[in-house]
Amino acid sequence: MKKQPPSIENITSRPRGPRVNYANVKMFVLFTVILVVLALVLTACKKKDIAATAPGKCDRSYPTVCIPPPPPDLDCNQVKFRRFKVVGADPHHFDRDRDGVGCE
Ligand SMILES: [Ca+2]
Repeated sequence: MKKQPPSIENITSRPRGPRVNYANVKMFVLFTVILVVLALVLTACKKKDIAATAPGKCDRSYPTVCIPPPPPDLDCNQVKFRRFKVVGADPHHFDRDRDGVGCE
């Protein structure tokens, strides 16, 4: 039996694939990009905060501010903080009168 070529009716009535709404695809891609950028920014900010307060970066003798342990030995005119809490060893000697307040 000879194979017949498809008629024009058969060609036009074929089921098409799923219709894609490209506006929705664009919104999805845009939303995803925004989420990724936001996640990267938040991660970067959190890493910066951790670095500023990480042990070894901030001396425990000055718990309310972040001053690195010596060396170098710092003086009050070399730090931006005034009247901050001092506990323990005070390696920079910011609290010479030992009243618990540094750089008065
Ligand atoms: Ca003092």
